[in-house]
Amino acid sequence: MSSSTTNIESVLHEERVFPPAASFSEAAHISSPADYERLRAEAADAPEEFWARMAGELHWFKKWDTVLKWDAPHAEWFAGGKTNVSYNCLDRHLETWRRNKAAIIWEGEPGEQRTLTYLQLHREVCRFANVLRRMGVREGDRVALYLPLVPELAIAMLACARIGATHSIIFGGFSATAIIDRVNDAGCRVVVTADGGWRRGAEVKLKETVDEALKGTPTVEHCIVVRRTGSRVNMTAGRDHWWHELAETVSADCPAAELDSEHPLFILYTSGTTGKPKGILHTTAGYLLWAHLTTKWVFDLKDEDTYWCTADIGWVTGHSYVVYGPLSNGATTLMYEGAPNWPEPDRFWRIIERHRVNIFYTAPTAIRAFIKWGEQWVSKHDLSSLRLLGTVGEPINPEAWMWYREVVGGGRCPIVDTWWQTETGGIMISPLPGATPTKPGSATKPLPGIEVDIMTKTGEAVTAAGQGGYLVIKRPWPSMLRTIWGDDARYREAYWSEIDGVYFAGDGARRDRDGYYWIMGRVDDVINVSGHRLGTMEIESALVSHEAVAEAAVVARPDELKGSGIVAFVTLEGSRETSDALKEELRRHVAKEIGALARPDEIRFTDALPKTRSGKIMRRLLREIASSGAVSGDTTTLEDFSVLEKLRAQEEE
Ligand code: 7RM
Repeated sequence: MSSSTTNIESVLHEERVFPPAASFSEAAHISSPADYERLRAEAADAPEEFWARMAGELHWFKKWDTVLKWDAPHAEWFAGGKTNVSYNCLDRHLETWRRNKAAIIWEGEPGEQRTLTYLQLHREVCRFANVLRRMGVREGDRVALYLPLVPELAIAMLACARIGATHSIIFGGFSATAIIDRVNDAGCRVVVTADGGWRRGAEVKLKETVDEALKGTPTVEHCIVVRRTGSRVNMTAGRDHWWHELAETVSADCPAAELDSEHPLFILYTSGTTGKPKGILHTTAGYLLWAHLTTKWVFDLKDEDTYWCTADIGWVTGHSYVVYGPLSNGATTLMYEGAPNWPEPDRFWRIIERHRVNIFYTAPTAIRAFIKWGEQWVSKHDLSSLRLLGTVGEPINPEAWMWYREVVGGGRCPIVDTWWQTETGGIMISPLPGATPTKPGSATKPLPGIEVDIMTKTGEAVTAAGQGGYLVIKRPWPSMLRTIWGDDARYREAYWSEIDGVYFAGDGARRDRDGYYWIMGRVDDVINVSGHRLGTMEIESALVSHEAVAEAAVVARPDELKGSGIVAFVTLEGSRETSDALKEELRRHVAKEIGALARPDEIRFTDALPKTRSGKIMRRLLREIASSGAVSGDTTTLEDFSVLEKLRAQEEE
């Protein structure tokens, strides 16, 4: 097979390197490349001893018998052990000075603020755990959570974990149909929701959507409703209950259940390329261990820090890095309910200034929006409290990385570009901020204990520096997904059959001569031009490096001559005007930056790109628009339908 069909070619050149400042390294948990190498070697040489030592950071009711049972592709971690996620996130801090430390600092979009100390959070969680029990929820039952980003969401998660119920969080923006699919697939007995939530100044009427959904969900016995907005809702007698009324009737005493290490903690649905969403299953001990360790290592979390991950909790990032990772570490985690541009485009910077946030973790899509809105919104705020910045969700273009570093981080904060997936449970590839010199656009190196590689489709290791291929994980890791809920065949097929013997991540990547990983985008999005397979990320980065461009997405369109032609959808910086001359200039710019091969055949200007709720560009939809002008595939995860309408309308012009 020729290399052009097995590999992905790389065309991006990036030479800048930023070593951590000495002052940062000195105080860091992992403070030098040598420290990192030592941990890596320890994990590689004797993995089970390494993981056993790490597991000592958690509380165990009973220690495990076996670190890992691996019957490929099924893993059991810490079998025989008994623990509880809610206990680890709450109870163990109550015995220390942290009992009166802020666990959650919350801001609603309209501006309200709430702070819950560890002691207060523990009481609320115990009460709600008793409420769930009273509703008949038992160990192993599934509970759906369809809530805005309010403290009750974290409380409900921890309450489920406390009694061994498995939660399934459904994004507060999803439709009734999306709820029906997910609730039925998991067979949930209870749904927890709210009257509504706030988003860009408007109320999102969650309970109305749930009422619609519950017509098609035979397993649901009860619906518990948080009063958030105070707007009028219909309550069906016998089925619907107010959270605050139930909570008054139960005690605040609820010991954490001693659960098996492999007890199912949560299901989180993620969309596959085709077909129905996959219910990714995570279990108790291994998931928590990795969420705990990565939060501490990657964010270099200290007791004094105010930590803010902006992700919605309906996304895996919110599970691991808004709730479980930070709370397990006894940290102060900030939660913000609403949009970044409400009431004005500086809301995030206002929040950082007001709460003196030290660690800030967000997505490239947000960063590109901030760039588009203009740096004046950032610079009018005092962001000197920040000491570390993170990104997740998509490849970050080097230009956006540099802007993040200079404008938000004042040139002084390390950036951790963290690569991982719903399936991996926690961060896999990332700099350690006190140890790893960073390069704009690279997630750098795998964390200790994580064995990743780049392979061809036929399973040969791609060893040449800079050569693209498929990103794989070669050894089981504690927070790996255990299966797809109710569909183990699909689990084997999607992740363990593409390339023999390894976990197939579905991303293209290359490794440079320093062993740094560069993620090139989803392999489904790869464009084949005259036999050259190009990742989307690199062409998009070339476009974004032009001063007029804020964001770009490139897709293939069938082309008789070349196999595929390249269509680029481009949004411009706030002040720029569209013109044919600019289109020409951008095509030339790409040809100059990476070669004539990657020159887009067509540039289309657009105000916005179609994205998922977590901010990922949906190239699949753009591909359909570019080739046929219509969209026929699944659009349930689309954030803003009007974007699609506009793109279609443009097509008809
Ligand atoms: C955490 C999360 C997973 C997919 C993954 C990648 C992409 C995530 C990065 C990234 C480049 C990153 N879970 N992705 N992080 N690509 N650099 N730092 O996003 O299940 O929703 O998505 O996201 O394609 O496979 S997810």
